[in-house]
Amino acid sequence: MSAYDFLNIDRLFTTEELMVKKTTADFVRKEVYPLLQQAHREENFPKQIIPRLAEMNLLGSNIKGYGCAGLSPRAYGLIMQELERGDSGLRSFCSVQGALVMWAIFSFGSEDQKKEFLPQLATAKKIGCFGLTEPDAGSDPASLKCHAKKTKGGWILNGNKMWITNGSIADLAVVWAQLDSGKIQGFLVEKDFKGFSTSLMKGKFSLRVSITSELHFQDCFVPESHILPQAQGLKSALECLNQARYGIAWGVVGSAMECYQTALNYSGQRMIFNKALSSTQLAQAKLVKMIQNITLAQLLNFHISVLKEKGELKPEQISLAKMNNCKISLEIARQARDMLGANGIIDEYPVIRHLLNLETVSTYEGTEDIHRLSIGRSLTGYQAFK
Ligand code: TGC
Ligand code: FAD
Repeated sequence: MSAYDFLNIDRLFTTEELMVKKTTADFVRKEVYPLLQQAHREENFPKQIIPRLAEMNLLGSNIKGYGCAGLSPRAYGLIMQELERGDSGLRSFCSVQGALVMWAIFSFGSEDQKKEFLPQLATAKKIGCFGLTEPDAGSDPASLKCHAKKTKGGWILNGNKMWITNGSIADLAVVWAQLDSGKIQGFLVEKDFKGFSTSLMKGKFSLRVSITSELHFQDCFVPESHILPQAQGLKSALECLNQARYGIAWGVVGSAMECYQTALNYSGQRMIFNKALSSTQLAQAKLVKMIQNITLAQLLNFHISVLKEKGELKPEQISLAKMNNCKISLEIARQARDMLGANGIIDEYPVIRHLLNLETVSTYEGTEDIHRLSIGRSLTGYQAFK
């Protein structure tokens, strides 16, 4: 039993899945961890690791074919967990590339689009971003204003996207826009298309190890070959979110594990009133609450991976996992920060960085309230959003 695997849940995974977990964890520990403090201070993503993410098959790793690894939902989940144990921005980079961009093309693209773009995205020859959110359309993407008008040979895009991860470094943007008919449609916009530009968003106090941008479309011509032909309105965009939310449910448990482990180690060494902090009842109660919630979240993740493998995982079940695991991870990070005292606010320890990151992760991919309302709708049959 390791410090953060109280129920020996690792026994439930196959040897191959545990190998994937270990190689990802080793990579994060050895190659990414040393870069994080500076990247966080500079509010930047360490781009030098991008080729390594590709070499290790961490981009779109659960997609079958087109140069992707085709791993099981459990192996994929473990990758997300170990990446986010390093930093949510690292997991976010892989989530956006794999779950939002590659998955969108894999599910809704033409065969030509899949053959052209998926191998390039898997090998990081191209970086992708996913533009759904707008300045006035976050929780309610149906109200988006980005507009696509039919023209000879393609479409003319006008509008703006905001809060877009990887936007400024992306070669390819999956963009959701409204047609004259009111239907929402997905487009593939390449970075050198005339009328497409990006601007970097600075000043975030959360998810600083991640690039966040605005996307601007001013009479941007998108050829017919770049529409996602199988996309069926907003529903298709939301199906991509399901993939990313599944990864987040696993990922945030990695952040929680890192915070718990740090608090456990620290409180074992910190002498207070002539005894170790972890020998006090109050500290033990905090540590027990942390491992209790981590263990329940690990079991929840394992179970949704079984449902996903069988093709039975429903959106509201993903909502439950995303909502629960973000909430408990944020609570664990706050508790760990408290247990480190003043050291809890300094970036010599990973806790404050995880705590700040988790504020974003609780908001993006559907806020806690949005997931609560989605679950409420599935329980009662009444939708309470509007
Ligand atoms: P609503 O009428 O409920 O749905 C429209 C159609 O879509 C279907 N549907 C879903 N299908 C698949 N998966 C889901 N999760 C689905 N949710 C709904 C629904 O059945 C319906 O189908 P049909 O056949 O009847 O047309 O739509 P609504 O306008 O009432 O909105 C529902 C709501 C609020 C749940 C949804 O819009 C929502 O999820 N809002 C949150 C927005 C969000 O999460 N944005 C994320 C942007 S991407 C991002 O944050 C990336 S962060 C980077 C990283 O991941 O690391
Ligand atoms: P709002 O929708 O304005 O919500 C504000 C508050 O209202 C929240 O508390 C919410 O829970 C509450 N609320 C919403 N609806 C109701 C209701 N019916 N009843 C009561 N309360 C309600 N988006 C992308 O498309 N691509 C990306 O790559 C991406 N990356 C991101 C990266 C970062 C760092 C961040 C912070 C965001 C990113 N997002 C991205 C956007 C993200 O998905 C949105 O921020 C999120 O969906 C919430 O939208 P909003 O910020 O507009 O909040």
